[in-house]
Amino acid sequence: MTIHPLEMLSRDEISRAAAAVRSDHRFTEGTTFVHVVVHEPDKAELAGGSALRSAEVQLVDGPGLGAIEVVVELEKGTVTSWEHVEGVRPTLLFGEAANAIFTTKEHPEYVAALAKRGITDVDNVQIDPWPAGVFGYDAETDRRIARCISFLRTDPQDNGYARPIEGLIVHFDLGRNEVIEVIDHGPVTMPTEPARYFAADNEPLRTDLKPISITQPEGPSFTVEGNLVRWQKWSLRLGFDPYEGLTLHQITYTDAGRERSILHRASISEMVVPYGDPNEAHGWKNAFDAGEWGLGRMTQPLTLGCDCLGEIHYFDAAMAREDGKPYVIENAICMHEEDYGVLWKHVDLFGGTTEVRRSRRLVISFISTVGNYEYGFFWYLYLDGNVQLEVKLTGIVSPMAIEPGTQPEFANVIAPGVAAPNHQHLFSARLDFDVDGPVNEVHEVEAERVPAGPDNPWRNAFRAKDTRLDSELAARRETNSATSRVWRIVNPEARNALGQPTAYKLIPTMSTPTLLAHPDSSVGKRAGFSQHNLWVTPYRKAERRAAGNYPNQHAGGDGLPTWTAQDRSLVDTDVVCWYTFGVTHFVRPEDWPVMPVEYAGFLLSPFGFFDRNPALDVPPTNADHCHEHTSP
Ligand SMILES: [Cu+2]
Repeated sequence: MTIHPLEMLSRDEISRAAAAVRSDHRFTEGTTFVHVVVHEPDKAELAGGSALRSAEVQLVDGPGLGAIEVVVELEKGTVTSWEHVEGVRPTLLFGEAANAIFTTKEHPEYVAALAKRGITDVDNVQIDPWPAGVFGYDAETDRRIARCISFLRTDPQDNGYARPIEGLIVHFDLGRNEVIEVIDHGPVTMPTEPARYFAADNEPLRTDLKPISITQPEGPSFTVEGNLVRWQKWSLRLGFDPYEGLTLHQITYTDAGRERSILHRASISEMVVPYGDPNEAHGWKNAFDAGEWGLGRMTQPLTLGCDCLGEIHYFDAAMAREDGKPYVIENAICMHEEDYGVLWKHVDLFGGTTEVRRSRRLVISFISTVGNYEYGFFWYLYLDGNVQLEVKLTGIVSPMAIEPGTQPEFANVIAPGVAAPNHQHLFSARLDFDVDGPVNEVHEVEAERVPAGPDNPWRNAFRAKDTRLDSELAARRETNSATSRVWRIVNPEARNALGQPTAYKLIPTMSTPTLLAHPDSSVGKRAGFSQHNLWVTPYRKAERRAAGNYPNQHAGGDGLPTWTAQDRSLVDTDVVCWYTFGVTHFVRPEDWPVMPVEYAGFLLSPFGFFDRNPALDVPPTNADHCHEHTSP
């Protein structure tokens, strides 16, 4: 049986790819495997069915800058490409980050700074290595670095974030495993209140929650073959990337027997968490959790009955360790169906009929733990052709210690002596639409008030203003809830039964910010993608990640700002939409000590893609009661 080229790599394939790399004469001992992922063939290769199954391998072979990008053809196990990329820094490596913790704990200046704060038990000190950003320190040129911040636990399972060891930052050379500098801005009183979120610490627990059981006695309505999922009229393939996490491919909907394409590929291509406190101990903080740590690399296994309820299908994800050996994140991706309330309904008061149908969605999700924070990414497919992404933000906020009684200007007090700096979470969804085929256009559609006058005697008129976004610079756009602004992805050649071009619309489902840091700030330059809500590019295989392939310590400009500066035409071509969305987080006391889920996301909805409501054929449930015809 042939394996589809988009199928996730197996353990065996990862081993084979690593073996091919090891046996190459250019491989040197001690080289670190950054990642081994499936090589996704180009659209044309996929369509032609000629694509060979290959793996992409990224290597780091020394303490300095640069990476090696290798492609291995898997059937023969041959290296087909071996390229040095100069001057770049790949994602932070787990082994190096672990070394940073051990080495920092032994550094005399660090130990002395702890002692100055009365801390002698180094075992209970928790060190979080953070991506460093770029701030022009001379000592950091040509190094791969992290900045380490510290917290104090009372025991190994304690929530260390309750006790920030304030003012102490260690600049660390990851490649050389050495402390560059211990910076001590001076101690702040250590908060004393514990912030434990275990059940045993929060008694009495509620006793009046009765069980809810989700049962599907005949099993789920989906089928799975390898990474190919079919549910209702939907079909799609699932992938898993170290940086993007879950990737969705070749999403189609079968309409009157015709399999129609909607999206070629959809994923979170990048994200950034910029902090808004200029305090010297926190002003440098920003994290590209996709590109610097990896949403896929940080994914943790899910547990039945806890993370996911009902008839669950799990997908494991095989990944490469940094020695090239495979490991498996079990239950990395969860898939199940959910009842979602009413799909449509009408009571005919004259005819005496009632018709109601229940909505149901297919949920495909994974949860990434990036240090203190959790991000759950939930993709939903609906019976009426809608596709939605909901991001669930939870976990523990990154706090700071403050002197009791003081009120910081750029942070909120969330516990006695503890404040959390203002920050944002900005995600870039890469949406490679193929609405009825690859050649699509993007239109901005919004409500427009018609001026009063002979054409508008009642002064009530408003219309849909439609602007085609013809080039990349014109397609850098922001949301506008006042005008109900959406973006319509249109196939200008395909027509529905009414003669209208078929389309999907991208709907901002809630108010969403762009970056608040100045565009010329360090993070402003590095996270250029977050300065606009919408970007559109002509499809290029190499343009996959919104801040470029190597955002770690990148000085800025790479990715969407550079690509779209070419102002390429978006007419009569295959377009890719990039949507920036997220939340501005002014942290609440209720977010402590662990944060109830906060939501962000967007909706993709058919607009003239179908000829009418595509969910008329959903049968009534429990027909005797819900499908009632009474005599008038
Ligand atoms: Cu937050």
